[in-house]
Amino acid sequence: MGQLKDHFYNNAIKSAEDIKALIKEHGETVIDNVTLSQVYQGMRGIVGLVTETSLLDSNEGIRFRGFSIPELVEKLPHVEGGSQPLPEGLFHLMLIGEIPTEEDVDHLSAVFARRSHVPNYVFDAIEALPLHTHPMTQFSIAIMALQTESLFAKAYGEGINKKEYWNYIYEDTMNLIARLPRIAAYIFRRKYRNGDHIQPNGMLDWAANFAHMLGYEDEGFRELMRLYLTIHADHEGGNVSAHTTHLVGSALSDPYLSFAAGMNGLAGPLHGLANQEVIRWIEEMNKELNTDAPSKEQIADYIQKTLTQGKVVPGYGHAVLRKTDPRFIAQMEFAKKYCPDDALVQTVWNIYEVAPPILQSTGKIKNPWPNVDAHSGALLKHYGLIEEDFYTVMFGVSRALGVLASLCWDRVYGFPIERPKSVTTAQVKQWLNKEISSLE
Ligand code: HAX
Repeated sequence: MGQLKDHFYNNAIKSAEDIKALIKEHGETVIDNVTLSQVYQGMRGIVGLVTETSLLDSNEGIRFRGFSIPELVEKLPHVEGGSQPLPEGLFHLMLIGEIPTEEDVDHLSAVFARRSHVPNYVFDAIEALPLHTHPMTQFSIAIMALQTESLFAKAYGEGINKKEYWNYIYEDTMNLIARLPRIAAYIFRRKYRNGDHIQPNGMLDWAANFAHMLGYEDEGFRELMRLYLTIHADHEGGNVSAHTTHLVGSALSDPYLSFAAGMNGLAGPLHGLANQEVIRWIEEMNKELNTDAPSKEQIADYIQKTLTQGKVVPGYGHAVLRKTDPRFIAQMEFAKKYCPDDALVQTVWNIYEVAPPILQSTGKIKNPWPNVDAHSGALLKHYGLIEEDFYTVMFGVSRALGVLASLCWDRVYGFPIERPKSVTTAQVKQWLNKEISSLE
């Protein structure tokens, strides 16, 4: 068994044993009350999942295994001369629960490079799609095509002992993460660069190799990719992409099937697709006003107009967060260093000044502050990656790190198939009228 795999299993099995004892002693302890509005309104705030890789505090933002984003920027290994964290380091942290050394991260970069081969039939599956197919649809279909490679599905079919599930889930996880940048870059170059594909460079780290295959060799862009692929990786377990991957995985669908399902959720405009929507919204505003530098007054009017039209202001609001997203701040810090004078970046910052009080004044939007998606597109545009339809695919490449690390833990824990109880409104009314004594 490889060193990393060994290390992961030893940590996870120890934790699984702790959980057994915890359930034995406290299994009947009530931890939450559920209201009818929570049942009808997106199960907001109901404690119903265990996800070890990260935890979201509504006021502070995300912590990965206890570390905030500024702490990760400082503590995770960087490339020599660089300042941004390597996403391999975050994956190691989420998988093992410990901050990696530089050697650990180098090892992971090499493992991902070694496992990155994508079979030709996956590219053929992409090629079979019309060019106008949205990149997220292409991405999801390509992951599904790659499912033939699942070692878990094969081993399950051959009848393995359930104690061995984690072993194959781990192998699929490593292979899938290694291959995603190649698939994503293929989709990008096919759709936007006349199919002029770029071969991977096995000497580069995971993020720099992705940048290289997309066609960007600028060191600033590589640094952006390292940051981008780190901060989008995980946001605890209840968000649509993480929860979907976990839910589908609970049926023992393999990591390819589970992750593709998660990506279909990420492709929704209220979730990951918001990064595309933010840029479209700004560009529509600029077009309407015939400027690339709208004033704060003009932005305020445009936000009001968006709300009056019954549309959301993309990049603002969150189901859990109640403050500015630290992932937004991390990107703002990056922009201050690398592109403070960029007109689009300036507009993003002006929106940040103008939008919160307007959104707050509606009295119904619970979080008027920007989320991760409010800033990312402006940085990508700055480096010339102007095709916003592709942005959610980049988010997806990163999200694999968190949700697949979690899937490995799920299988060591031996979590059962997920199956919450649903009710009908007729039943709810009967219960409220005391015609039935319980909703169970
Ligand atoms: N603009 C306009 N209205 C908004 C809004 C926004 N940015 N954010 C929330 N609202 C509205 C909701 O649509 C809801 O309206 P109704 O009562 O008429 O249905 C009301 O305010 C209350 O919503 P909430 O409780 O504050 O927010 P939710 O938990 O229901 O939804 C969302 C959270 C992120 C989906 C929401 O804030 C939103 O639609 N934001 C814009 C889209 C976006 O940026 N999504 C990305 C979120 C982060 C993420 O997952 N990234 O991948």
